[in-house]
Amino acid sequence: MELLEHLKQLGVEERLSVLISKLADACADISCVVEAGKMCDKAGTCNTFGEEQLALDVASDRLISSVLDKCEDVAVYASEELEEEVKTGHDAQDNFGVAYDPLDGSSLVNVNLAVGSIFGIYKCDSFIGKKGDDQECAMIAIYGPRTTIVCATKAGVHEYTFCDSKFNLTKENLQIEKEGKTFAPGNLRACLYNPGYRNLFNYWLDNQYTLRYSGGMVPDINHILLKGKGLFTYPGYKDMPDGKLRLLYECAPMAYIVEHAGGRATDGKIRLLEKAIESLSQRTPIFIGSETEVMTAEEMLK
Ligand code: P6P
Repeated sequence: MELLEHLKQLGVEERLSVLISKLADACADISCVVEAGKMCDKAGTCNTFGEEQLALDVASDRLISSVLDKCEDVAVYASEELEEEVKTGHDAQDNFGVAYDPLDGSSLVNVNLAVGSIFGIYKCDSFIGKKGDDQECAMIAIYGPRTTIVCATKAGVHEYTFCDSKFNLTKENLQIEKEGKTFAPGNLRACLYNPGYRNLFNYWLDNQYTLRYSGGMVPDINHILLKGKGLFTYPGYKDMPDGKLRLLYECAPMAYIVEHAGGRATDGKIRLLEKAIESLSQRTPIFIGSETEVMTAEEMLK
């Protein structure tokens, strides 16, 4: 069953279903750009975080923003690759706000590893002051051996695979079990300064957890969603107490998806979906995945 038809069958609001479908089509275009692999060189520009952009980042961002600019149901969008929120001028009541990371982990394309796009969809005219709980939908696209999307709404978390120019339902109602001995430990350098993180790492080793870490947040969390277990961590450390990953563009959408699949997502203390967006560039530590595994991490970090 095709994406749009399935969303309608789930009872997802028509305008939201159409927006999701348009973003999915933009992801299909991005997968072609990624596959071509010709745009891995630097664009000669930096994003809002001072990180050098690849031509791939800029191209991916434009493929999404060009859809959003034309969509009358979208009042505002924010991209990890742009300085500020972009008001589209379509200010009708209950219009959508789309926050996105167009190509997370783009530097991995150069070494032929999977990468992805991340979307958080709200009903808003600005993201400041919103919380992850306010999202109407969160979605990731995974550009790997197959191009897939995992889309979460109040109607559950489902996977769709791109084939014959359309996204078709391939896995319904993804669920994450309470326990799962698989770990994706980001930022292990933090073990040097954070004895709690070192204790947690030793706990994983002592209990023979299976390591599954690629350096790409999207494929690493997609692994947890499809295997139905495990956890991903990226703590802060001395130089970056709030860690590296962004609340609005990466962590809040991932938290929405994982919680709707029965998992847990916190910053080590606070549920991520309750953290207010204070700035577009706000970072947060993240512990996300199987509920018991995340709670064990929280205990070890105390
Ligand atoms: P590190 C990719 O650059 C990214 O933003 C996430 O996709 C990934 O989880 C993280 O950074 C990897 O960070 O410090 O391991 O390179």
